[in-house]
Amino acid sequence: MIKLFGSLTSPFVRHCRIALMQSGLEWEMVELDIHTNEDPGTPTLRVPFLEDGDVKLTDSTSIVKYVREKSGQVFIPGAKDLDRYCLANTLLDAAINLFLLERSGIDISANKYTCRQQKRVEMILSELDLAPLPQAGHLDDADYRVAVGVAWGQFRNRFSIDAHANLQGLLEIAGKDPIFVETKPPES
Ligand SMILES: N[C@@H](CCC(=O)N[C@@H](CS)C(=O)NCC(=O)O)C(=O)O
Repeated sequence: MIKLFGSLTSPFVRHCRIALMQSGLEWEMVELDIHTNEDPGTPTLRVPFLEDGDVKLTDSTSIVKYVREKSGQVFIPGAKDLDRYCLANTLLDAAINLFLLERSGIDISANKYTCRQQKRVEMILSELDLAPLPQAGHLDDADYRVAVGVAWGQFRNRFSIDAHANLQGLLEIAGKDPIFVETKPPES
């Protein structure tokens, strides 16, 4: 049986859970707190990671692609959509880094590089806001990646989308998707 290791608050894990729930495959979630686990069993020291027999995958992108293909679905065939997916990943990498640095006691407003990371977050939000909205019930993996990323930013209060009507619209559309709703991070 497929085992997905991760936390219920991670946006990367959330996307993997969405793909697995849509797949019809047999799988289980193994909850894992990466910060308290000395030897989590993955070289990245990050979640998610996946085990399926001999197959071991260490990144949400390879995991979502694997799950889609194993269940006869497709993973983002077009370069433009893939780029939007990559932009959402870059947004998340920067925003999560800032979140973890701040939590570890670093003043992120007093450092040139962390200020650059913050600027990166704002610029990517503006860029992602330019994309046309999908129809309800027809989200592809680029849409899901942007939606889980923006939802995580709201959940952790890391950035505002008040000036980004399309991103607000995307969350509204994703909010009509029962699996997106079911995978929402727990409140506490
Ligand atoms: N590129 C990775 C990013 C995964 C990632 O950043 N995971 C976060 C949780 S949301 C993590 O485990 N961070 C722990 C750390 O950086 O120490 C993926 O797509 O799976």
